[in-house]
Amino acid sequence: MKTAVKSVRTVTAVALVAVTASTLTMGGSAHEARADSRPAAGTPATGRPSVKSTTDPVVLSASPASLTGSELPCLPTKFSVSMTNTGTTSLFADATLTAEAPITLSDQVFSTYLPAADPDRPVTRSVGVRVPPGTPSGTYDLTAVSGRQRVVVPLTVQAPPLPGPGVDLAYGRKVTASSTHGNFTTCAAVDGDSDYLHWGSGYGWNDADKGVFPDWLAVEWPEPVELGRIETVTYGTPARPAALQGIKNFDVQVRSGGEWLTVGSYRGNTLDRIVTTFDPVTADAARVFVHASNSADYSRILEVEAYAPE
Ligand SMILES: [Ca+2]
Repeated sequence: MKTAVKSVRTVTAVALVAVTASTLTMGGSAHEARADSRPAAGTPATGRPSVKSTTDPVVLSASPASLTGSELPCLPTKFSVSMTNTGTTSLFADATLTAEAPITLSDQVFSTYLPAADPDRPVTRSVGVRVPPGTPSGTYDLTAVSGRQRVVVPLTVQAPPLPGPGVDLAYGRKVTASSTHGNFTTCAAVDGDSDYLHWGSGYGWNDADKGVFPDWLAVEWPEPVELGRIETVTYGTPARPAALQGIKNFDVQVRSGGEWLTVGSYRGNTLDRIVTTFDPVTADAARVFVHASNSADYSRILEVEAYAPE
């Protein structure tokens, strides 16, 4: 990692255009990241409007204005950093990206060519945010600095939900699967969204091996949890219900003491939400093991939810 990055490497003498205060005003809107135009060595501003204009033609911004995150592996957090050349001369620019420990970022430097364009054309980088396990709850600053500009995005780290009535213990947890098709993801099965309308837009899991079974999707916990109910949501719509598209023959299983125990076995299923209740068991994983689907091609699961015994 570079420790010192020159903020703006000018290709030619830069035609300087003042950045207006409104561009950099802090606290004007709940949707604005905090920004100021003071020298980068300073402390981040905290709510005082910045009225000082700068001759830097590069405008730095970040979105969203604030983030929430947790150590849950399937709830990745990211934000975007943009630089815009408001001048009339193309140039290169760098932004340094830092996070308060123990938070880490996918990128430490955002370096880009910024062509002079009319209208101005921002160049944006998506930056991943990692919250290590055990990170205390609290607020951590994520900071981008370019030249005299500094933008701070506060990240509020929340503790994973504790077991309790109605708490979905699978939410955000690690998920693995036999295979995953195209743009689908395993994490989509524990994202808290089981709405069939969102199928295909990143909220469900679809295996990749057409016509090949079995398929499986498993949720894991770093420490064993006590479970008493698992709800499996497969894909179906009013027009094409689960009886046509959903999983048909499958077992719901939990892993306890290294052994997979079947707590629910279904053959000829036509429901979209299958509720499996069972005697309390301490488990470090749960999975849906699919032997056949009603469409005979793919296994489709919108969500797997796991709950403590009631
Ligand atoms: Ca989902």
